[in-house]
Parts: sequence; C-alpha cells; structure tokens
Amino acid sequence: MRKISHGKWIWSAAIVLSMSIAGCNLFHPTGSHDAESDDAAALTLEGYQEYQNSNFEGARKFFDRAIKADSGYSEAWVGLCKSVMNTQKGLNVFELVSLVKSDSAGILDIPDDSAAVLSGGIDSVMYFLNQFVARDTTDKTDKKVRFKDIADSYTILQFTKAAFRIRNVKTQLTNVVSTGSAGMQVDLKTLNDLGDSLKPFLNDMASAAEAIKTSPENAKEIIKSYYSDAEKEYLDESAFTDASIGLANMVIQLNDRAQNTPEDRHDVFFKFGNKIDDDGDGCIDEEVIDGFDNDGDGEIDEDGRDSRTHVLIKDAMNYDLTKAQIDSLKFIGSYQSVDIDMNGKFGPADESIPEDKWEPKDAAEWQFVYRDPNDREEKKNHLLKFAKDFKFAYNVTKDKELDKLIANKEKARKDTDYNNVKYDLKWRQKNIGGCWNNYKTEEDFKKWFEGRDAE
Ligand SMILES: [Ca+2]
Ligand SMILES: [Ca+2]
Ligand SMILES: [Ca+2]
Ligand SMILES: [Ca+2]
Repeated sequence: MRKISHGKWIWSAAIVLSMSIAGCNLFHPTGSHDAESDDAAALTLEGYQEYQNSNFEGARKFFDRAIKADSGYSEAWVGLCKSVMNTQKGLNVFELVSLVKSDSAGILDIPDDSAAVLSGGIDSVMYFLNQFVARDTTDKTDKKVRFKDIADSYTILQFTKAAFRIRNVKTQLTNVVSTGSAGMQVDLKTLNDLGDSLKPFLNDMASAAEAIKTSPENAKEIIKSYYSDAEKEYLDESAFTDASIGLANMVIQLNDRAQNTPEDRHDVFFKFGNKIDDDGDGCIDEEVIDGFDNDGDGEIDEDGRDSRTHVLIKDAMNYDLTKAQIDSLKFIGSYQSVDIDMNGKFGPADESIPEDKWEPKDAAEWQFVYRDPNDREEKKNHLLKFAKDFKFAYNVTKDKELDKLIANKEKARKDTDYNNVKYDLKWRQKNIGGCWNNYKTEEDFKKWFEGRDAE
C-alpha cells in the first residue's frame, strides 16, 4: 500500500477514499425500485429512466412530482438530489476530488467566479439533501433508502462546502485537521484566524461529522489510511470505526460550544494556544480541549492550549476510542517560555523522575493528576497537576457562585491596559483566586499585560 507522506491531510484522503467507496455513483441508493401501482412509485421509476439517459432536468421533474404525490418517498428524494447534483455546472465527483488534492492549493486556486458557481451548486444540492436528511431522521420517509446509504456523499459535499467557507481567510480545509504520532485531531490554532467564518465553518464540519457517525463503517476506511502499518497490526476493524466516531464527536462538541457561547465571551473559548490568558484567571492557555474542566474553575475548555500538545489515546483494548480521550500532554517547543500557572517554573515535566521522588522544582504542571483517562472518569477528576490545590474565591459547584466568579474573571479579562489598571493584583487574588495567587511580584503582574492592547 502506498505510504502517505508527512503533511498528509485527512480531508483530501477522506474525499478520495469516500470516492473509491461511493465510486461515481454519488448518492446511489442500495435497493432497486419496484413499479408499484401508486403515483410516487411510477413517477420515481420514470425519473430514474430519464436519469439513466442523462436527461437530468427531465428526471428532476419526475422526482419533484413523485415527492408531491408522496413526500415520504425516499427513492424520489435521493433521485432528486442526484439529478440536482448533475445539473450543477462543474459539480461532479472528479471535480471535487481534484479540488482537494493535497499537492496543490486546491480550492484556493480556483478563480472567484468559478468558486461562486461551485459553491452555489453545492448549496443547491444541500438544499434538497438537508430536507431528505431531516425527514429520514424524524421518521418521515418510507425508509427504503436511508441517510446512512448516502452519508459518504453527504460528507464529501459538506467538507467541500466547509472548504469554500474558509477560502476567504486563505486557509485550506486540509490545514485544519491533521494527523501525526499524537493521533488524529483538529489543529485548533488554525481556527483562531477564521473570524466570522468560524461558526458557519464548524457547523458545516459538524454536519459532515454527523454523517460520519451515521456511516462509520465507511469512515473507518478513511481513518485507517492514517495509521502506520505497525499500528494497524494491533488495531482491529472496530477500532478504526471507533476512532472515526471519536474524531466526529470532537468536531460536534467544538461546534456545540461555538454555537452556544455568547458573542462577548467568544475569545475565551476560541483563541487557542495564543500564550495569553483569555479568561482572566491569571493562568495562560491552561485548559486541555477534552470536554472537561482541568483547572477546577467550573468552566470547561476555556482558554485552551495548542492542540499539538494533546496526545490521544490509541489503545483500543483498554479505552473507548469513540470518546477521543487524551492520554497525556506533550511538550512543544513554542511553549518553552510559557509558565502556565505563573508560579515561576515552567518547561516539560521530567517523566523519568518517579512520582515519590518528585519535588516542587520538577513541577509537572503539564500533566493530569491521573494519567489514565479511565481513572479520571471514574474519580471524576480531570484536573491538571498545577491546579490540584487551587483556591477560587467562590464555590463553583453552585451555579450562582460560578456566575460571580465568571463575572469577576470578565472584569480582569477586559482590564488590559497596564498604565490604567482598574483591578489590581490584590483584587484579583481576593475576587478570583486560581493562578492569581501564584503571582508574587509586581513584575509577574506586569508580565500578564504583555501582548495585550489597551482598550
Ligand atoms: Ca486563563
Ligand atoms: Ca490563551
Ligand atoms: Ca476550567
Ligand atoms: Ca478541558
């Protein structure tokens, strides 16, 4: 098997592999169609005959009429989507595959007018596909053809749509999801630059992720190509399926947060690995993006770190890969000078020092209190070591007190001008706590304001 080179990217492989699964029969449903006596069946049959003759406009009319006769007739819906797809200029599977070739600029290379045509074409198909999916998932079809039967094609279109969405910020979709020895993950830092495109982008990606979950057997083939031959040896088929679901779950979770975070706190959750305290607790890039609270302040995945430090669990024997749990944290060079908790010590923990010989000077602030994700779940303790003995000004297990803490963190977060400090260190220690308690000197406090613009 051809070895995929470094810098290989999931979405290109995703699309190419899905193509080999879906072939040229985009949306080809599983079953044949019987000519039943009712209108919808007869009209659908006629539609497919027109389709076979490449008369897609004519086919579309028959499918339209079939749906009018019976809005739950699934084969007519799929026929309609296929026909609409085929009437869109330039929108065919081969075109889409060539767009996402990893060795070219792909979608960035297309002239604006052609991009608009393609993007509009995808929207036209999605308009009908989404209606079909909505019906399928709410039991409003005859279920002869299901969403899962066409989930590959749906995924491809959503990926391409997402790629067009971020074209205006000069980023390729292929830069967003990457793979390496740490496992496969979303490169969160690339999301920092998406601005207004972020929410719709994540929404498209989440739709693709939902489709992957609907048809994990096919997604498995995609995931598989990302593992080395040695790793494949000990991972069985279901492990690959689970890993694809894990990645999909990660994207869905990210999207949920993006859609539900109030606009004025967006930066708290969507500025990853920027070496700045984005939530006002005095800690810098403190959270692991794992769906849990790692510093005990009651908030989940705020002020997240660079995802390249995350090492995902790959052991399918002992862990549930659909949860995409984080095994441990890896030190990356760009964090060389970042003191997350501002206690004056930073750098990688020396793993060779046994736990019982451990001294404060070896501060393992990078690691979990419990290394094993299963232990973390069982003990309901997802804290990192630096936060083990943290004290906050409020009891965050109570909603009202958590709200007060957040309100105070917001005050500190927005207090960015060192020459005009509204909330001094004493105030922050008393009314927030957490990492602020680690700031010993005025110099430490001054350092916090570095890289921030005065408001
Ligand atoms: Ca922080
Ligand atoms: Ca940050
Ligand atoms: Ca937290
Ligand atoms: Ca977290």
